[in-house]
Amino acid sequence: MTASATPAAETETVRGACPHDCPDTCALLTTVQGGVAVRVAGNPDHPPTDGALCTKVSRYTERTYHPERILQPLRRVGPKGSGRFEPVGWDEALDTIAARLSAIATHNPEAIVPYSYAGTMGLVQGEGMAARFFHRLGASQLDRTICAAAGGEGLIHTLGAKVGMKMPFFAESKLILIWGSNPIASNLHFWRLAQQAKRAGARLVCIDPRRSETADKCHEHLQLLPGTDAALALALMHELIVHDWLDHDYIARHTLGWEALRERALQWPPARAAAVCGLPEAQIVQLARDWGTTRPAAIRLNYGMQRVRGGGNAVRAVACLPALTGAWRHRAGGLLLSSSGHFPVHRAALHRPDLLGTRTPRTINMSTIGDDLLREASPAFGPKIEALVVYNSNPVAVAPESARVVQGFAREDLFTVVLEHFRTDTADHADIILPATTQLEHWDIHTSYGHTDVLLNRPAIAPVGQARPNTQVFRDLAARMGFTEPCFSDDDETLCRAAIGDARDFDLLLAHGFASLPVPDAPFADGGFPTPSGKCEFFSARLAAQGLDGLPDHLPNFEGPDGDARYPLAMISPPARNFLNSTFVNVQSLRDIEGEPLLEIHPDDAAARGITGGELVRVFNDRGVYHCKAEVSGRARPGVVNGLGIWWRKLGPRGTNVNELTSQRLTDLGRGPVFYDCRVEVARVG
Ligand SMILES: Nc1nc2c(c(=O)[nH]1)N[C@H]1C(S)=C(S)[C@@H](COP(=O)(O)OP(=O)(O)OC[C@H]3O[C@@H](n4cnc5c(=O)[nH]c(N)nc54)[C@H](O)[C@@H]3O)O[C@H]1N2
Ligand SMILES: Nc1nc2c(c(=O)[nH]1)N[C@H]1C(S)=C(S)[C@@H](COP(=O)(O)OP(=O)(O)OC[C@H]3O[C@@H](n4cnc5c(=O)[nH]c(N)nc54)[C@H](O)[C@@H]3O)O[C@H]1N2
Ligand SMILES: [Mo]
Repeated sequence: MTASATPAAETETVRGACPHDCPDTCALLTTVQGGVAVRVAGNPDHPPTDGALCTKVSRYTERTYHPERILQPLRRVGPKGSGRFEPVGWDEALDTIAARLSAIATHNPEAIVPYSYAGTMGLVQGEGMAARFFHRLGASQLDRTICAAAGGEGLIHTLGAKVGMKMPFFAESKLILIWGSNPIASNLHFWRLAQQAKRAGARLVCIDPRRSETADKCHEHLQLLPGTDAALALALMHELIVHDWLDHDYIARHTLGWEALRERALQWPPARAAAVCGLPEAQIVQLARDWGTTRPAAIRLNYGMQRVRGGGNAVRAVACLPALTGAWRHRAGGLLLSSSGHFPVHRAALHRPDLLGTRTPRTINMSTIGDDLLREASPAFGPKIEALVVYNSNPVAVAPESARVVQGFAREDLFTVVLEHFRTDTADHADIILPATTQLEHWDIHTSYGHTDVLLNRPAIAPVGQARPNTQVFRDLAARMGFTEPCFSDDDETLCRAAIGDARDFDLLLAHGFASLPVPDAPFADGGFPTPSGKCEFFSARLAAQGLDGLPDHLPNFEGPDGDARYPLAMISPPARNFLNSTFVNVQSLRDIEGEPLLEIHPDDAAARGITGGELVRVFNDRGVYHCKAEVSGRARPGVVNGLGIWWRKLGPRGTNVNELTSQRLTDLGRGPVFYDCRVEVARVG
């Protein structure tokens, strides 16, 4: 299969999909002239995209043809992390990798670890061929927890799956709670719907410790302390109960554990929650009244509120609110955190876990990669990690507690392969870097965690330089390592077909570029939740069976207000608007908009430290020191600083980024990271 190569001077438009880790999953139209992509735009025919792209992805050609794009395989010649490499041919690179992995696999395949996340969300360039390869090899499995594990588990144990309202109907809501979410930065196409609702008279309420760009434009902002959302949700329940703003019929027919939840919620009068959340009591009482008395009412919950110790419980608590008031009865009512569970992806056919046979390799949690790279062999851990194959991820920049991550990646006895577009902080630590194709250069299939459409991405241009798709790298390695199963010969179009299962669906995608899933407009109007009981589970017997609390509760942060007095400020590190995690940080026009790494600090906290704004500050705790520019700003609430992410370490003033400060502790549910459960002190430099 070859990419379409347009004859010189001919212009064509190629349908594709945005690959980035964002709920919007836009449909793209790429204009190609003489084999060169000259413009990437949103497809006006795809309703969720509506012809509009974010600033980042509208610069996609700048990223694709970036002068620093890796165009050929590279072999390390300097110390790890020094970024000194020399070009090497593809054959030699692949032979070297196959020889090293084969040698390790003969004594212990689990010493090899794949490390990947959502650099592309594509099903094919994601785990399509990679999962087959690592299953056949018997490598360690990776628990991909770094983003959504806590919230995902919270949802699964309450609603039954990652399912919820259909995005377009938010436009018809009369009240929208935008909770742990900054859609102007990270979910732009939802924000458009929220504005439509606002123009039609809806009230918008933002619940966020940061006065975000979104908070600026809502009617009300509850600027709570990080990690206190469950307390707020329980107090809202308290008010719903005492004022009888409940849908008794819905509760009786479609929920489980009401009596127990009622008892729990009655322990949370608004005054108690106000103290925990750092909010005025009146604001909580008013929000409860709004939620209890407005129809239809909806919650756009997002992952920003689950990056703390109690993140899973917090999502459980919030996810109970729509069932209490029967909000689900209306298509413009209910809650949406993620829609990814609606998609019937054929994972077994794509990933082929059967290639493991009877082997049951251990699982490494990607969120503790720093500690795990530094662990010796032990009966509990298994073998020491000897090789890492990194694709679609930049762990040295994005994983918590960077000092440990960097120390692990710097191990001279670790063999590291990185498939990348650019010389990221992670690529700098590779033994071999392989140049990867971008979305304009390969095939893929995309689902979404915001809307419910499947999208096809066709290659618009031939690979730039010697870049190859991830799939091809794993196919070629499989051949060199003697894996003869026919599935290792599947081309990318075959993998696309395997992912969706039905050939007619694929033909439809080839013709139109996207297709909608048949999801009901109001999926839980008559209950039918995908839980074991078929009900919205206030009480989860599955959690109780694991020895956990069956009811949602408020779990204070590991590093809460009563913690170590040396670190009096809580720090959150949500994304900068013009980057996508650590992607786009090296795109000059976008970096120019963001300027430099920033810490937003409230004027009172700044004044107490002699910080006036614009100067370099040291942000520190026991894990490390991060230098960045202070911005004295009302976007920060007193007691909380905002370290906007995720810069490349090597572009930071002293070669670090905000993850120098975050910890490797894990959430209550899902073993996810706690990026926003972190305490620091800030001081002027020199
Ligand atoms: N422009 C842009 N878009 C992105 C991304 C990006 O990096 N840049 N990242 C993508 C990815 S991978 C993801 S997972 C999503 C992330 O997008 P979201 O799921 O929206 O999550 P965050 O951006 O982490 O946080 C959203 C908001 O939650 C707030 N928040 C922090 N702590 C708490 C808390 O304890 N409680 C509450 N209520 N709010 C809190 C933050 O201040 C932030 O404004 O966005 C995707 N879209
Ligand atoms: N402090 C702090 N840390 C965080 C977060 C936070 O809010 N605060 N957010 C967390 C979250 S939500 C997430 S999802 C993670 C994100 O962490 P990652 O998934 O690692 O995301 P990126 O940093 O965008 O890195 C993705 C890399 O994949 C590469 N890539 C893209 N497409 C392809 C491809 O087709 N092939 C290959 N081989 N490579 C490709 C890109 O060039 C990029 O360098 O970060 C987490 N880290
Ligand atoms: Mo994420």
